[in-house]
Amino acid sequence: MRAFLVSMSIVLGACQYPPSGDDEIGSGGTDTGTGTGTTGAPECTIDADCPNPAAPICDDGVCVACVSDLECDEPYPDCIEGWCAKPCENEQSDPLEPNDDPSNATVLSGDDDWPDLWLCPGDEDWFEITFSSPHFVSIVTNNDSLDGNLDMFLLDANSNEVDSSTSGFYGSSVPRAVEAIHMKTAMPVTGNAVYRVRLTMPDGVGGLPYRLQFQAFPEG
Ligand SMILES: [Ca+2]
Ligand SMILES: [Ca+2]
Repeated sequence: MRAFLVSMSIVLGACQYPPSGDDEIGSGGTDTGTGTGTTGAPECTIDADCPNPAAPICDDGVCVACVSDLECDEPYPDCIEGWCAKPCENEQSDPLEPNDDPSNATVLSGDDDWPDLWLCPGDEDWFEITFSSPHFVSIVTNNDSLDGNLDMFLLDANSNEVDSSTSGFYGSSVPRAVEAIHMKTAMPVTGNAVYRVRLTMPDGVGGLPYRLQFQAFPEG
C-alpha cells in the first residue's frame, strides 16, 4: 500500500510542473493521495515496505519512526529525530564550502554543473552571478526528495528576492525533486547586474546531496 501511495504522489507531483515562475501552479494536486486507502490491510510487513525515512520502521503493520541507529540501514544509517538519515557530509564533501552567505558566495561562470554539492540542516549555499549585458538564465537543482527539501531563491544586488522555486517537483520518469528558475536578467542603467542564488534546506535531518546546473546565454 505504501508503495502504491508513493507512486500516486509521483504522478500528482508531475502535474505541478513547472515548479516556479510561470504561474501554472495552483490547481491543487498537493497533499492528496495520502491518508486514504483504509482497506484494513497492514501498511507494511517488513521495514523495506516503509520507504519514507521519516517513518522507516515497520511495527505491527504500521510505518513508524526509528529510535536507534541499529534500526537504520544504508544509505540512511543514522537515526536522527526519528528519521533514518544520511550522515551530513557538508564539510567533507561539498567542494564549494564555505559559501554560507553573500560575502563568500561561489562565483558562477554561466556554464556550470556541480553534480555533488551538499546541504545539511542549518547550512545555506550561496552563489553569485555578474552580467555586463542582458542574458537568459537557467538555474536548476535536483536531489533525492527522501533526503529532505531544498528551496531556491534568486536575489538582486540589493538582496531583494526576484524569483524563487520551492515546489519540490517530483519527476514521474526521473524521481528527483527539482527546483528551477528561468528568467532574463534586468540590467541597471549603468554598470553590471549582480544576482545571488540562495539555497536552503527547510526540511530534513541529515545530509542532502544535490546537483546544481547554471547556464546563461547572451540575449543577442
Ligand atoms: Ca553546502
Ligand atoms: Ca554552505
